[in-house]
Amino acid sequence: MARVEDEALLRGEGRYVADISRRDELHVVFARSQEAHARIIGIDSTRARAKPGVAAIFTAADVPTTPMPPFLWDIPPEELVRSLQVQMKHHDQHLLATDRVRYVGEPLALIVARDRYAAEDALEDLDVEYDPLPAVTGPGPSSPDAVLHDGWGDNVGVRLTVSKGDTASALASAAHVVHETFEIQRQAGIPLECRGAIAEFDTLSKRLTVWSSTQNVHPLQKAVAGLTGIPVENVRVVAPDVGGGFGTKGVLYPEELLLAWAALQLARPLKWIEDRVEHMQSSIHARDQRHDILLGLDVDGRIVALEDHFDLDAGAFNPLGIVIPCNSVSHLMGPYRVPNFVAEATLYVTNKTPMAPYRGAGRPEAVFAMERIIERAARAIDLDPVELRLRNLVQPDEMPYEVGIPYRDGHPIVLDGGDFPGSLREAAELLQTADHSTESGLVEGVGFAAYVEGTAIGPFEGAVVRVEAGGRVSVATGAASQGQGHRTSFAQICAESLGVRPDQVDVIGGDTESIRYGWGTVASRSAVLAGNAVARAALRVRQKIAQVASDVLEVSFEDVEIENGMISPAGAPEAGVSIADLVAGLEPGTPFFRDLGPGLEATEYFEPPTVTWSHGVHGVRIGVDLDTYEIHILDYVIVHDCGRIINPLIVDGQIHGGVAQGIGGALLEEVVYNAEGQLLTGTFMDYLIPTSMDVPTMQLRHHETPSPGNPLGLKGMGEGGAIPPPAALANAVEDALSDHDLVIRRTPISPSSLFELLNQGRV
Ligand code: MCN
Repeated sequence: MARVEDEALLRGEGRYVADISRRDELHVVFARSQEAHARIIGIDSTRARAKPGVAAIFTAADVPTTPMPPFLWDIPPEELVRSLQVQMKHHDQHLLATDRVRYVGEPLALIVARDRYAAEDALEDLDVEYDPLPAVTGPGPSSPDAVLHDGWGDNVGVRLTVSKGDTASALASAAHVVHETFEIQRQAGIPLECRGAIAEFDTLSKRLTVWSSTQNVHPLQKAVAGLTGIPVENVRVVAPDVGGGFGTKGVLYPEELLLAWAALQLARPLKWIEDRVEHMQSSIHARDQRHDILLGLDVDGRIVALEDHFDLDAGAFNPLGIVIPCNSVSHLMGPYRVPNFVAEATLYVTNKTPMAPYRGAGRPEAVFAMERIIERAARAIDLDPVELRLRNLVQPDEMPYEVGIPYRDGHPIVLDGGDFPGSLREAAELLQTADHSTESGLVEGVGFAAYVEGTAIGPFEGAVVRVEAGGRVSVATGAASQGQGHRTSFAQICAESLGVRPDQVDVIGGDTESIRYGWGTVASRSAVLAGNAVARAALRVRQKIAQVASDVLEVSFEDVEIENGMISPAGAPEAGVSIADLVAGLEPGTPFFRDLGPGLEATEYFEPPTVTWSHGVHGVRIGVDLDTYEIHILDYVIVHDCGRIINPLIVDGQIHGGVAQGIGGALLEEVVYNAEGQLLTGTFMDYLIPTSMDVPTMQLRHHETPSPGNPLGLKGMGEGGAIPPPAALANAVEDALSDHDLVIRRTPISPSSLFELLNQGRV
């Protein structure tokens, strides 16, 4: 089924936050720190206030001093904290910087004016005096005056350790031990639409409405209510069309809270639309990990132990606590049998933009470290890398496979099905072998990377399914789409469970008014959580239909058939009634209403026991141009398994998009700061993203091993495509250049980095 949302979007008829205007609205810009680390001596807004059209200027002295509230998973489960020996320091992040700034782009003041021009003009006249402090631009020890948060003593925000077995002894007695360091650079999610919000307080009804490009309307509703003191039921948060999020819009930011608070103070609608430079400076960044990893093998090439110590550079604040270090740790062993394992993660705060999940959220980093060390091990023992993987992959008959460490929801990790070796073999068969002849002017190489992905984390998501008066069906969920095609896939689920056509179903996501509780779209969770809630609610509605229809049609409950919105006795479609007629018989004043209650509507919430595991293998053939050091992708294959598939077209599109971002991370994208903590990659002139010229046609194969963890058998997949490309591409480049004995230790593998690697000591 084609995506129902596309026609309007392609015609330019989408309605994004920037397209919404409210009567009497004022426009907001944020003054942001231009220093990476400094004490604020003072902010003088006298000149700025005098500018024409300025309505108000708020600094930290004017706004609530309450720190940013918790959001999503920033408080980890108790038992996890104990079992991972988590040491986590707490910090307060204020809505506006109070006495100190900690990164370039940190919000300092809110300028409200009659239009954006007036606000931007006033911004130029805001006088901020700083007393610079030493900037911390990377993990590691720092001098006392460079400690970011008061009372911390150092800049270590989180330390955690996960282990099983006896890794030290296993490594000591291993036949081969390979040791390497790998680094995955700082990146940004780069949604097409930057962030933005509008807040409007209605003085008559005392209701506050916020339109935001957020991925999580309900958590934002709660945070706005908490800050403003308005009862949560009087706060409505709506995410209209959203042009991509990728995790970037899945955290709580000060800007939208401040907008809501200021709209209340001024009793005027306020609008803020982030521009791209602002986005690069102050929307979250991601990745930025350094791994020091050892792999031990026995004489037959079987893994005996894995040890990894890694650092994360979190930027100035750590909004999601242990989420990313935990994700990396949980995905390090991947689809492999690893009897002895230890991983230690250390998260540092630095004077950079805060880090949070971006498509993959700790998994691409783990897969890069693991798949690269496997590749190095294969070379060290002179074994085909595919063969080495095959010797170590968990076999289908070992499923469900207990990995032996906990997931970040506190439950043990259990890989719940899939044919890992089958996927690798198929990918290897699909990928054309490298042509080492160099006749084409390119040196060719192939690389593979395998991954597993814990998807669909709880706690819950819900759905309201209702048959409207005219017979159309509406579905509301707490999941909010940023491009994932929920309107299509949830319509399909509802249609199948209820017995209507998908085109009879209208899906509403991202509006707190349409469903009471919700969590949102992050962590590849919507298909499983919202999807199963939709199915359950639709089935309950179906039951009521059958109950009423068995009376109306004078057949038994079991003999009621519902198909394409028509309800009929089994085998006699001509004797049917429409769903619209049936719902009319449930209005107040009808006999059925008195017996069965009004209308056809059900609300259900789905709480999964724990995550469910997708997996896949990517294979790539590349050619390196030894004149320009460019890498050309010649062939790209993907074999993956996300359980039962709702919509193959959407799943293909999700994978294509993910791979495009993975290629960006492998070859092009990097957020770069200088030694003073100034951002050097503030525009697309410097931050390179892949274009259609860089993204190849892909061969895609789906396997469908139903998940045992939910009635529909689904596993999530929205992130999977982005996870293995950096590892697969690095492996391929190393294969192409195997004569040169080089090790790709970091991404992006840019032409200049390859040039340096190939000409070490010669330039
Ligand atoms: N699907 C399916 N069959 C399955 C699993 C999923 O047909 N077995 C469909 C779903 O119904 C949904 C889509 O595939 O339409 C993605 O589903 P899911 O894996 O549940 O992921 P979410 O919907 O929760 O989306 C979140 C995920 C994440 S975490 C990031 S980051 C990401 C991604 O989705 N951001 C995206 N894909 C994105 N795609 C777009 N266009 N924009 C983003 O911001």
